[in-house]
Amino acid sequence: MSKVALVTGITGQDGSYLAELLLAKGYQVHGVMRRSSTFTTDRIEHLYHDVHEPGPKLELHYGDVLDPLGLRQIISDIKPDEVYNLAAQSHVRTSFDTPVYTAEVVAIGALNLLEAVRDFRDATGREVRVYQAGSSEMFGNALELPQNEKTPFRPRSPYACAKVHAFWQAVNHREAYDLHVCNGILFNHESPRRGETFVTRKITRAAARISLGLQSRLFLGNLEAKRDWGFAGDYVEAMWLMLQRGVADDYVVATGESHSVEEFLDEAFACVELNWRDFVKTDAKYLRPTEVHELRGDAGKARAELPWRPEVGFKKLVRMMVESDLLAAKKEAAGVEVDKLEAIAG
Ligand code: NAP
Ligand code: F7E
Repeated sequence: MSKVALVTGITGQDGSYLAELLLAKGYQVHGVMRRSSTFTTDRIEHLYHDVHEPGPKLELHYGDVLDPLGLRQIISDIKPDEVYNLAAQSHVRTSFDTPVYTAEVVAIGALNLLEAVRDFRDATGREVRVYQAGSSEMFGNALELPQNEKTPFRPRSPYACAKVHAFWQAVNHREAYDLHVCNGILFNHESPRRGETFVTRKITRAAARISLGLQSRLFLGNLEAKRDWGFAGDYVEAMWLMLQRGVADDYVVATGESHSVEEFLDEAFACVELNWRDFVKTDAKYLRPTEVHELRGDAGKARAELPWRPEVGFKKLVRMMVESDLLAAKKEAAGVEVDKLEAIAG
């Protein structure tokens, strides 16, 4: 019998890599996706296959973590062994513009899911293991570097405050109700599937497009901030490993190296043999009312207990992202040419 996993946030960066990993391990994977007026399944399209063929399958269910009744229905229908809560309004800068909405999705959404799992477990006696997507943003301006599981949280954004709420709700469900819940405290992780408004992807996409003449400038905010950037494909494996342990616990997942946004620019533009200083301008709208200056994680506990270690380092990650964006930019450039020809012909 294959295991059944439920993933919220399956249409996001991590959801797509996690679904791939679970399908490869033979899981029956179910994803919760929001109804939208446009397609949101680009990142998981390659995972569909004919339902009439044998083999592991991905099944999608319309739902929202803000709809507790819908979540309960999905859980009682599919009877998951493992639940991964990845759903979030995950953009830190945007959380300053939509603080209440961000808190609802990130904090109350997580609580809705925990409560739905608890009731299902109590009603059926089936053990369900839950992964809660915590974030290094919870450390905010922590007084210590690197940060580990013992570092106190000092959140600096509505997003981070909401993630701290979800973290403690998960711990409380573990302690009060003996629910098997793990918090992953994941540092920034990126990939060619990263959303285009996060700084890494914004940079790699711009470097590729500028090198092909599709873009002339790049507007950014604070270039001095430092982050511990890893590869999303490595990090979803840590999520899965956490739920395979007999005892539920919380783990920092990080590379242990931090780099500034400026260093990321150096590396990305070097891949296309350009100097970013010729193209980058500052726009205050990308600054945050409260910034997190440096995040660097100590993943010693994950390394020892899961055991987990990252495969992809900083330079390899940046190159992987630039190369993927170059491919996309070349297709875009070809499209531009076709459009021009069509315009002339028309
Ligand atoms: P992402 O690409 O922004 O994906 C977020 C996902 O959540 C999307 O599938 C989105 O659906 C879904 N979602 C948003 N609101 C929802 C709602 N109300 N109900 C159901 N689904 C909803 O984020 P990610 O980078 O994959 O991150 C995954 C999780 O890890 C998030 O919780 C994030 O906060 C956390 N995290 C990320 C990082 C990182 O560096 N990537 C680090 C630490 C923690 P749509 O496609 O419909 O928008
Ligand atoms: O910003 C600076 C910005 O938006 C990184 C999310 O996945 O990781 C992510 O949050 C840094 C910040 O990621 C621009 O001020 C400069 O210091 O790529 P980001 P984030 O805020 O670290 C954590 C772990 C999460 O949990 C989140 O969900 O880059 N920066 N100029 C900029 N950032 C953006 N977005 N855009 C700029 O133009």
